[in-house]
Amino acid sequence: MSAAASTILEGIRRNASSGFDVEEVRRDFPILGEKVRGKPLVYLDNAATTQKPRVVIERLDGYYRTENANIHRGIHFLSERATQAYEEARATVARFLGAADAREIVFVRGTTEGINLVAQSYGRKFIGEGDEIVVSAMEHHSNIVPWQILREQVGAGLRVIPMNDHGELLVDEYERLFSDQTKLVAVTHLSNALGTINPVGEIIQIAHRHGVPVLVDGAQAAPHLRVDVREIDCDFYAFSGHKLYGPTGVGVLYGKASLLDAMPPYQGGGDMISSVTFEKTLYNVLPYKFEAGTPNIAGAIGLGAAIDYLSKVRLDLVAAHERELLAYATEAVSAIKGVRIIGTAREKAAVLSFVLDGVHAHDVGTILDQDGIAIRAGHHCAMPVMERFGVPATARASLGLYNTREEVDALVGAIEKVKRVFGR
Ligand code: 7TS
Repeated sequence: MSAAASTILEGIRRNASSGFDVEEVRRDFPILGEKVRGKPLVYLDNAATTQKPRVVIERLDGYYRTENANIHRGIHFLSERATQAYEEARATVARFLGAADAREIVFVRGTTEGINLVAQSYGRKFIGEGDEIVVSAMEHHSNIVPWQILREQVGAGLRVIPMNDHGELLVDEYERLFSDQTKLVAVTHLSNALGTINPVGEIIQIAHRHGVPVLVDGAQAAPHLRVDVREIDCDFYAFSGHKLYGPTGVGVLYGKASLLDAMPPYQGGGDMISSVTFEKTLYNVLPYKFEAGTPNIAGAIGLGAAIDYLSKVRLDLVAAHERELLAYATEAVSAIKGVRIIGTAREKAAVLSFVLDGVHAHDVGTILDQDGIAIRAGHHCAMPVMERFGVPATARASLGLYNTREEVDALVGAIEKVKRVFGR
């Protein structure tokens, strides 16, 4: 047997014994059977949003068909049932994150809203003039701009943790940023533009030594890594349902109960109060204090179904599959002459950002699309990262649990085609 054949056989054996079968997983996602411009869809834009398994689609459909009602208010049958399903989803999220209590799980619109909530509630109460917030050089705009808005409102400053040419944060430099004025650290767990997995446990430990709480942006990490908020001891953790094979318009802010309790409401309205008179309003208990108005009930329930699905296929097996696929893709794409990978950290997951000599990333994306291959091209809402690496944009393939080696091969073939089109 040739060396290549025995490697393939070994891979098959390994996957069979691990219980992760990517072909079986693919059958759970109806959209993967679609053709794009007559070609099979190759979906490599999972960092932007993921596709949805049938169980999530059917859960949403079932909710609207048989359970739809407003929650926390009706005494009728359907309202009780919808409330129960919504609260079960909260308990599912709490277990998924390893939270101590479901009261620490606030349903929001997504990561962006979760961060804005902390900035406007925690930030406006506990951060004042001359105080500082520490963010990293690889943040998504949604973990930069809310702090800049707060900066305008209260007169605080922003400090930035630098990174090296591989896209790894400089932890020693980070430690030097602390002063008595440091009031919060806000850092991403996994960079959407580079794929770097940050050592959040260490980052949090250092911050806590200085008595400073930490918010972790988990938008990209939650779908790819096992997260345990008590193990890493973060104070806040935010993620989005739609990047985790769940619906759009729903996400989660985890916060330690002691902090959430001390924070004022973010928005006012129904459900977040316990009593209202024109003179004085008393706020509801956690987590309802932060869920003003009718929430995305179906979305939360759908997110619960997505987490159940991930638990069933096992996130640890998904992570192993994606790690192997990223290594395969990295080797194949970097072997193409003229390609430069942006983001070469030792600890990486799911994201392969690259530039091609003499070709704009948007042109790469457009030509790939002709072959039914979906990637993202641009600054990935992380313009400071592009500036740091001296590129206007990158092409980015981002992996999900249903991607295969054949799809990576299709990507490589299509990049070669881009080179031919541009005479490179
Ligand atoms: N933080 C990170 C690290 C992200 O990657 C994103 C979205 C967000 C926050 C915002 O999440 P949202 O669900 O509230 O929008 N990132 C991307 C991306 O990489 N391509 O499209 C959206």
